[in-house]
Amino acid sequence: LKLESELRRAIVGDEFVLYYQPQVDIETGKIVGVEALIRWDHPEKGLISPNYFIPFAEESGLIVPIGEWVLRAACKQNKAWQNQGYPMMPISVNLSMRQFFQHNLKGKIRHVLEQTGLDPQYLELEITESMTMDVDHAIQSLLELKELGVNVSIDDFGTGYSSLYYLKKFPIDKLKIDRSFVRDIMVDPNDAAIVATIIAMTHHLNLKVIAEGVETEDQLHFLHQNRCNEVQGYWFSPPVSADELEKMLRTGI
Ligand code: G
Ligand code: G
Ligand code: NA
Ligand code: MN
Repeated sequence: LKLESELRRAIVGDEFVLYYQPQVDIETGKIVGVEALIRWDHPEKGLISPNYFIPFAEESGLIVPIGEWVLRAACKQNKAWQNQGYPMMPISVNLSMRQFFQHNLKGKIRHVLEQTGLDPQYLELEITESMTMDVDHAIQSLLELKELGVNVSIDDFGTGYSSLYYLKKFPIDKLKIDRSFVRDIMVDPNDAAIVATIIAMTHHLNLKVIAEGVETEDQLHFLHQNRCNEVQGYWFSPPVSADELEKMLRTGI
């Protein structure tokens, strides 16, 4: 109950901030995208991880206004970077289940894009496999998002309800290989085989692929040899503030 009232205060009091984790082109080493990740800048407790409040926000429905705040803040920031002359790149935003199945999601996103002036091609929405279980509903929502011109990626790929059915049926652009598979590629031959196979499959399906949770040079080397397009993880950078991200955009990682 305390968390609920504090979260309500945080929404109206503008206590949230976005951090940004770079997504790196594996061939050029350049930053080609960023994932926006929410933090709660609590007046007494300081920065609070989303692990602490996103699950509760999901349960209580507060994720809908919080998610809208994230979407607007991310689009606004990306547009500001473009206006400042930084290279154009997509910003990705995590959609929660409730947001994804919300009435008139397309209209809400279109409204945010219009308000912020961001071209839809520079917004990427991350959904998880759990949102694809209601196949007809998910296809309908995804088609509407694609009509807007935004990109869609499947987050944490391989950990959820992994039906390969949706890979051929759903209008998606990119798979994000979950970091639990990346973690052990150098020690567990099964994980290495799974990751190599996912990457090969994405190429055959004309999807893009990014590996999450890259922490070592060996992992990076493996992913490069197996033709992964993009990488994200602590090896390059943890999620950082807008200021710190700008520094990386100017000087490289
Ligand atoms: O940034 P960090 O790794 O601490 O995030 C922890 C979890 O919170 C991750 O699962 C991440 O997807 C989730 N998360 C972070 N930001 C958002 C957000 O804006 N919306 C939603 N729905 N989840 C988020
Ligand atoms: O669920 P999602 O994939 O959106 O989660 C993103 C989360 O992953 C963020 O909280 C971020 O802090 C975390 N993260 C990003 N890179 C790494 C990494 O290299 N290793 C680990 N363990 N976590 C990471
Ligand atoms: Na994500
Ligand atoms: Mn992810």
